[in-house]
Amino acid sequence: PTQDELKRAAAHRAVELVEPGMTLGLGTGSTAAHALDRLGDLLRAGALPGVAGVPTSLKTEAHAARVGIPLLSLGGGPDMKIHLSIDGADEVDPDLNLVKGRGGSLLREKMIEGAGDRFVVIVDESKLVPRLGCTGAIPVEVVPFGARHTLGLIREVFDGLPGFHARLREGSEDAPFVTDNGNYIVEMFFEDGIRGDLRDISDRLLRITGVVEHGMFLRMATTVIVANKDGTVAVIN
Ligand code: DER
Repeated sequence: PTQDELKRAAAHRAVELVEPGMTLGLGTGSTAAHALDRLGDLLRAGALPGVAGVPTSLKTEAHAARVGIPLLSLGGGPDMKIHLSIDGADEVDPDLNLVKGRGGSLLREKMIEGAGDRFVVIVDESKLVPRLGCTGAIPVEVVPFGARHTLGLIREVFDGLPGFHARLREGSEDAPFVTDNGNYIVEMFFEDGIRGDLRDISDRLLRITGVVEHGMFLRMATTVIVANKDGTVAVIN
């Protein structure tokens, strides 16, 4: 099967967990997009009455609207509760810690997926890593004001870590990439992954004034669904 077929298999398995009346966190990225399509099909067939979703990005909001998923906003109602979030990930380590946000949506993803009762991560097996940071950057959302100063502070704080370097993520025509929230992204790279305490690195990052949030989702996933190349789908809780 192609990687996209694997992503679709994981997404469809996750959507089997959706029950009528649920409020869902709707993820962002190509794997989550398969879940949105599947949900739209089921909703249009009348299979999941009362289901609605809170989108983790403007892109997901548009996609959900296009396929007919009713939309809610975070904190939209007095007793609003998110029962289940479904989203992809860039990396999954053996403790089910994640890297997310290489698509730029980490802040809204972390807010919504942190608010829900369950957070189901859908990946193909290429996302499984021995350590976070193995296949690419850890994204860090920073406010635009003084962003290069904040980049300097991040470099200072993590200078000692092996193979570390950081840069401001470029958008189009060499202007910085801008998130849905109007912020910038600092990309932190660690050659062959982070060799350090993830919780400590998270705490040190979040104490840097100007840093909004980062893309390490530590101990947040309640279930990880892995579509393997051999056609099997593993559900890890
Ligand atoms: O940006 C994100 O957090 C996405 O969920 C990303 O982590 C997964 O994107 P993909 O499903 O397109 O690989």
